[in-house]
Amino acid sequence: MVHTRVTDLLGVRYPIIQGGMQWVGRAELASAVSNAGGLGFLTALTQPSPEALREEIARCRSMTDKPFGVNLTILPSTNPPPYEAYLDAALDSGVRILETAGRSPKEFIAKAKEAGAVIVHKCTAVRHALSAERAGVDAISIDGFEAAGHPGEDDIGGLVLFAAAAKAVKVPLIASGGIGTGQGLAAAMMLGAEGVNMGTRFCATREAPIHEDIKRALLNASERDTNLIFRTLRNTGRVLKNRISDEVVATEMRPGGCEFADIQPLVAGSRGRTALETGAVDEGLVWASQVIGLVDDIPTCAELIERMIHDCREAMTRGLAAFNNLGSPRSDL
Ligand code: FMN
Repeated sequence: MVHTRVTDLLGVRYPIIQGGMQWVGRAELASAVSNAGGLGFLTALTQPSPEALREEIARCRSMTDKPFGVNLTILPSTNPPPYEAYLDAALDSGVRILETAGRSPKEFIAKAKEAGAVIVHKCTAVRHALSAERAGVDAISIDGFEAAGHPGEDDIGGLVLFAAAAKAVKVPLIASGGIGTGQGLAAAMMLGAEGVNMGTRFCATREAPIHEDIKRALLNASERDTNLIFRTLRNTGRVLKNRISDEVVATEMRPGGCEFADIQPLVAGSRGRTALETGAVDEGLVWASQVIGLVDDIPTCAELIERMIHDCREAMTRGLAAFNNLGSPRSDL
């Protein structure tokens, strides 16, 4: 058991959260993380309809008696999904932890609060964190530039961003992006976070509902093997370097740049989903962060979480011993 404001707020044993992940945040993974003492999130928009989300929540509940949450990603779209109906599906089904991301959850806060739900808002900048805090969210999850998904346009790595956010916000802070080890958890806590959120590391676990070849691709990649796409459209995304993402970057870089329509066939969500399901690594976008450089195995979620807690304690103890002049210096440095 670890005790922070984040574990108190979420009712979990360990301050380790599995963030929303399109096509990956299904009951198999969310329940495994929650059963292991962390907090799993189902991803609402992975389900084709609010009704399907209700069924997925019921399925997850049949797999764990621990708390889990629902991620609602609110993205700019010409044909937006029925966000409020997804929210209703989560709340009516008894889900009491929400992760919001993409843009301000302002319009949903009153309804969520009325139902007694806790809102963790995930964002990429201190100014957005402060605005969400003013709007009434209960915790902030902040994504550093290392993160998979949309790390924003400010390019601030976790080392500075977590500390800057911890200094600024009063609600509990969750560090996200580039975390996949106990040492990373220790570092985030030392910078003022009270928990961590992970995406990519949980993709490389036994329970992640994606093809083994994708997990192996993450395992074999180094920290240099991600691409930043949509930079020129000011909607940066970090993905695994592969044939498709290389082509997107090349198209964006050509003289005169490109319109979204030029790359749309390459980046279609359905292609990414097919890649994850069939293991055809080069056939679609595979969202992944720089933490792939730290992925050395494909453990169960329970093995990963227990190891992180163990390694975090050890890293903190070693650090303290060095400051107290009790430890022996590392011989390999
Ligand atoms: N974040 C969201 O808020 N909504 C999503 O739909 C979403 N999809 C993701 C899909 C994948 C495959 C991955 C790896 C991440 C996704 N993310 C999404 C971001 C994660 O929730 C998390 O913020 C991010 O992965 C943290 O960085 P890390 O990968 O270094 O742990």
